[in-house]
Amino acid sequence: MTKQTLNGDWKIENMQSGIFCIGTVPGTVISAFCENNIFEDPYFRTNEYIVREAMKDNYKFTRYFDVEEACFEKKHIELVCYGLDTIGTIILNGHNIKKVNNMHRTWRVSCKKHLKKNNNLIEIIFKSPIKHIQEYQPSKGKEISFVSSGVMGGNQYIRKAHSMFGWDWGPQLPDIGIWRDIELQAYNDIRMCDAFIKQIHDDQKVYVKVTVPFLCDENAKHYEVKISIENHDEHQQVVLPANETITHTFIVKNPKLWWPNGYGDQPLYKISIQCRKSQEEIVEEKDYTIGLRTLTIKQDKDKWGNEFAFCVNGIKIFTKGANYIPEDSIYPHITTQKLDYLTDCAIRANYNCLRIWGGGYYPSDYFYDLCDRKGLIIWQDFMFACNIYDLTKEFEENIVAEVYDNVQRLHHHACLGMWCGNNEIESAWENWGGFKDHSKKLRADYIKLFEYILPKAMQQKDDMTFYWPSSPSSGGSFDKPDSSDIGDVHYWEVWHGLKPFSEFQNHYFRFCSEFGFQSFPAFKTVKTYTSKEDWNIFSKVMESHQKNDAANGKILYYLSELFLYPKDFDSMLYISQILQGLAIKAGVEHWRNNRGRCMGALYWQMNDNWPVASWSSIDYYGRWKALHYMAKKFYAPFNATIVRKHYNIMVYLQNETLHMQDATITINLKTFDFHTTYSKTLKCTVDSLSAIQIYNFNYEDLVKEKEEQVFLECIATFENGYQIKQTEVFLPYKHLHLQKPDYFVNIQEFNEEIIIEVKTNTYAPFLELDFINLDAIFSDNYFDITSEEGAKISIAKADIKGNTKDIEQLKQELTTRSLYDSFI
Ligand code: BMA
Repeated sequence: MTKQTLNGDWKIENMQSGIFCIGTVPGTVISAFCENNIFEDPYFRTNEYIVREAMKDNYKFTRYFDVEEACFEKKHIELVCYGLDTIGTIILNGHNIKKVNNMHRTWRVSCKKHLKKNNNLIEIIFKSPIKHIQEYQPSKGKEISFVSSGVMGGNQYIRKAHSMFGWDWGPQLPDIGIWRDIELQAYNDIRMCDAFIKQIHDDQKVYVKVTVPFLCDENAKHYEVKISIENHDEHQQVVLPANETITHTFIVKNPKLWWPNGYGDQPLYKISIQCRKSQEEIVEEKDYTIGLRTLTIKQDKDKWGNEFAFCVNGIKIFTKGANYIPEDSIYPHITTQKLDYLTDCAIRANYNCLRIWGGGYYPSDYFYDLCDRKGLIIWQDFMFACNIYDLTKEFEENIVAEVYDNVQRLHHHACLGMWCGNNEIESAWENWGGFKDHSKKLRADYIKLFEYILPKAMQQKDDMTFYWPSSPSSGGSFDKPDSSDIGDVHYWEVWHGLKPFSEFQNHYFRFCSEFGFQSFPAFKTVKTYTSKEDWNIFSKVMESHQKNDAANGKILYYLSELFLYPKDFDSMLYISQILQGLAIKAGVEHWRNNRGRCMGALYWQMNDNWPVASWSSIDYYGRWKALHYMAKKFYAPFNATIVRKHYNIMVYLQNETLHMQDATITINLKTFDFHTTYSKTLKCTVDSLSAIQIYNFNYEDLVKEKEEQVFLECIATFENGYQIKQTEVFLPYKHLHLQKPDYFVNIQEFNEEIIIEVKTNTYAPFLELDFINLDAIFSDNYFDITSEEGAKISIAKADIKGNTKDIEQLKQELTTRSLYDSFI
C-alpha cells in the first residue's frame, strides 16, 4: 500500500461571493477564513451571528496535484477521505466521482481511471448545511416540530454534529470543510482491511483472536501475513498465507491486566499485522494497541431494583467523571495538544470515566489512545441527541455505514466501556411535552432505530462491548426510562428545576450520568470575548455567551440563596464558580456515600467549545474553574464527607481502591478566630471499595445562638498519608459574621516547584489563588483557611503557562481573595 497525502494547501472559495483564500487541509471554511482575516473571530462579542450568516452560502475546495510515481504505477488507486463536512460532491478532473452526506463517515472512492500523472484537479463542492436542513421535506405523517434549546431546527436532517448548529452551551456555527485527513491509497494485488480483535478471558489466560479481512485477486497467493502480539515480556508471532480472511488466536498465559485510573496500571499490548511478499518486501502494515481486560455493565437485581455498574476484571467500580463535548466549535482547532491536556486534567481530578455525549462527534484515534494509556473508561454515545428522526431508507443506510465505520475503528480500545444509542431521546419520547405531540410513526421509528438497527449494526463489528439504548434508560422500550431504580438517570431538578442543592440527598440513583450547574468562566476568559462596556451579566454580549434561556438570572437566583450580593462583576464571576462547585460536590458526595446503591456520577460537563457561561468545570482556554479543583477532592480515591441535617452532623469515609485503609479523623468545632470549642478524634478502618458512616452527632447545644460565628472542620488522615479537610457551617454563608481576612503570603522556589504559603487571621472560606496574567494549575485552590497554620500550596513549574516562570514576577502577579472580599 502506498499513500500520498492530499492534505496541505487548498483554495477555499465562497461560491456566492467569489471570496476565497488558501487554507490548510484538514481545515474548514471558518478555520481558513479566520486565519486569513476574512472572518473576524466568531467567539468575540456577537461575531457568531455574522459568521453564521456566511454559512448560508456554498463553498468549493480545490487543489491541483501530481500523482507520485510509486502511487501511479499501482493497479488500484483509491481516494480516502476521513472526514468531509458534510453535503458535498467530489469532482476529479471534471468527473463527479462521489456524493457525500455524513461527516462521521470515512469515504473511499476508487479513482484510478480518472487520474493522470500530472496536474490533476480535485474539487469538492459543499452545499450550505443551513440551506440543506431548511429544504428537507419530512416523509408523510412524520412532520417534526420539536427543536431543542439553543439549536437551529432541522439539525437532525443532516449527519453532522448536532451541536454545530448550536446547543444550550454552544454557538450556531455550522462549519463546512475537509475536517480530517484526505489521501490517495494505491495497491497492486492485495489490500488489508481493518482487523477485528476479540479477547476471551478464561482461567488466568486471555485468548486474543485477530481476524484480518483482505481485498485480493488471484495474485494474493504470492503474499503472506505476519501477525504478532507483544509487550515487555510477551512476544508471539505467526506467519500465515494471505487469503480473503485470516484468523489467528494467541493465548496470553500470564496476562497483565488493564485497569481504569485508580485501580491499577494500564499495560498495553501491541498487535502488528504485516502483509508481505517476502521478509524484505513488506507491502502493508497496521498496528493496534489493546489492553487485556473484561469491561461491561452489571445489572444484577438487588433490594432496590437493578444495579448499574461498570465491572472491570470482575470488580464493580464507582464511576467518576464527566461528560465530554467537542473541544472547539471549529473542529480543526481540536488539536492533539488540547486532547492531551484535557485527558490529563481528567486524571488529575481523579476521573475514571468520560462520557462522549451524542450531540457532538466521534473523537480521533489519538483521543482513544490517550484514554487507553491514562485509564479513562469511555462511555460512547452514538451521535444522536435530543431529536426526533425521520427514518427513511436512505437515512438507515447512511447511519448503518456510520456505525460500521466508527465501531470498526474503535472496538479494540481498552478504554471502550459501552456503546449507547443516543442522548435523552427515549426519556424525551416518554416524558417531555415536545415529543409526545408527534406521530406514532415517528415513535415507532425511535424503537426501530435505537433498539434494532443500531445495536444490530454495532454487534456485527463488535460483539463484546455492552450496548445501552439511550442515556438515560432503564433498558429500552419506553419502559420508565427515568426510573431511579434501574439504569442511568439524568437529574436536572437542581438547575433546570430550581430545586436547592439539598435535593440531591433525596435521590439514590443507580448511576447519575448527567447533572450539572452553571458558572461563568474566569474574568481573564470573559475579557477575551467582551469589551469593557459588556461587563455586566445581563449585557447583550454576556447574554449571547450564555446559551441556556435566561440562565444568568438562574445563577443569580441560586446565588441569593447562599451568598451576599457580589460587590462587582469580577466577584460575581468568582462566586458563580463557588456555587457551581458546591452544587456538584453535594451530588457526588451523597452518591459516593451511598456506594453500592449508586455506582456512578458523571457531571455535566467537563469542557467548553467556545468561551461561554456553562456547566463546564474547565473553560475553553483550559482554565480550571473552582469545580475542577473541588472534583479533584470529591473524586479522590479516599475521601471524608460531612452531611449536615440541621444541627446533626454525619461523617462518612469513602475508599474507592482495592485495599482497605486505616484512617484518623478529627472533627473540630471552631470559632472564626480559630479557637476550638469542641473536638473529637476517631480511628477507623474503611474496607476496599466501600463507604461507611463513622460519626453522627447533634451539635445543637454546642452551636445554638452562635451559628453565625462557628464552623466545623473535619480532617481525615489516611494510612497512606493522604489527607483531606472538609468544612461545614450551620447557616447559609450570607448570614455568617465573617471577618475581614488579612493575608500573609510567602512564595518560594524549590527546584521544579513553586511553594505558596498562605495564612489568614480569620476563617477564610473559598480562598482563591491566581496570577494577574499568567495561568497555572495549583495543587489546591478555592480551599478554606481554618487554622493559624494556613495552607501550603504547590505549583509544578511545568504547570505555569505564560512567558516567564521568574519568581519575582510570580510574586508580583499573585492574587488572593476569599469569600469575604466578594461582597464588601
Ligand atoms: C443535558 C445534555 C445536553 C444539555 C444539558 C444541559 O441533557 O444532554 O443536551 O446541554 O442537558 O441542559
